[in-house]
Order: sequence, then C-alpha cells, then structure tokens
Amino acid sequence: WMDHKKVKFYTNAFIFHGNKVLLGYKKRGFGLHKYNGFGGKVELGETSLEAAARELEEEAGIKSALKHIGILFFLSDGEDCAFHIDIYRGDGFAGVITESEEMRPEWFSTSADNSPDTGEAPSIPYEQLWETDPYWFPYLLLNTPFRGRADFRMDSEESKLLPCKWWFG
Ligand code: 6OG
Repeated sequence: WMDHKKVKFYTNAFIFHGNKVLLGYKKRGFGLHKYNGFGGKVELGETSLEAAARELEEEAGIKSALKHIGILFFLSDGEDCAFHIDIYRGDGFAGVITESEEMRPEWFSTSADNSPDTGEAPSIPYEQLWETDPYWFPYLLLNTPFRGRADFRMDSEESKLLPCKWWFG
C-alpha cells in the first residue's frame, strides 16, 4: 500500500573552509529556528545541482563548486508527499557571505574537541539541527558519500513530527 503519491525534491548545501562548516540559522518558513545547510526546492526545468547553487547564492550570497555527497529520503505520517533531499558539500567558496531574509550564516568548528586551532568558532549545535541530522553529519564531515531514510510520526507528547524509524549509512 502506497499512500505517498508524490515526491518533492530539495537540496541542502554545506560549505567547508579550513576546519569550519557554514550553517544557516533559519529565520522563516520550514525548519524555523533550526540550523541547516543552504537549500530549497528544485524548480521545474533546473537540475538538482543548479537548484543547490541557486539556493546557496540566494540564501548566503556565495558560490561554491558543489559535490553531491548524500541522499536523504523522508516520509511523514499524514503528508501525501515524500521528501528527497540531495546533500551537497562545497570546499571553499567565492563571494562575500551575506545574511538573507531566510538565513543567518554562521561558522562552526568541525573538530570534535574545541582545540585552539579552531579559532572562535563554536562546535556544531546538534541540538538545534533536524532530529536526524546527527546520524549522517559524521559522513558529511568525513567527506564520505552516504544515504538515509527516516519515517516521521506525530508524537503526541511533543505534538510534532518526530523520527520513529531511520537508517543512515
Ligand atoms: P525551503 O522550503 O525552506 O527549504 N530539509 C531538511 N534538512 C535537513 N537537514 N534535515 C531534514 O530532516 C530536512 N527536511 C527538510 C530541505 C527547506 C529546506 O529544509 C531542508 C531544504 O533545504 C527532516 O526553501
């Protein structure tokens, strides 16, 4: 039985520089008040890579040679759409990082320990990412391709969609 009739395609791009990763604090819309990579919906007539580059420039003001590194597939109870998210990694960037109406970009340290060489960058705020991100972030940080799937279900206590089954690797 298949009750998810449509798949929506999204992108998410993470920019690395030295031992830091750039995340955006979401100021509006989906994933409000969470940190995430830069991305959005793949529009009709563009490829996923084109969408990723466009969204990175719209939301952070920069360009980067993006490399496809992961695929996420999410199903949610009560939604007739499944989500396919292409994850991209960019090492280095061109342009000036600019806050947009949607995202406030901030650097975070990729080293587990907060050693002096990471400068002032705080460590990755895992508690402010999407719930399943901590499962695949290690692959992203190690520059290792990955894919994963999670099923979200309405949690009656927290009254929000939370992952109930997942697999990443
Ligand atoms: P707009 O509709 O605001 O784009 N997105 C997720 N990202 C992560 N890391 N984990 C999830 O777990 C996500 N679900 C959706 C895809 C929405 C952005 O949110 C991402 C898009 O980049 C559930 O333009």
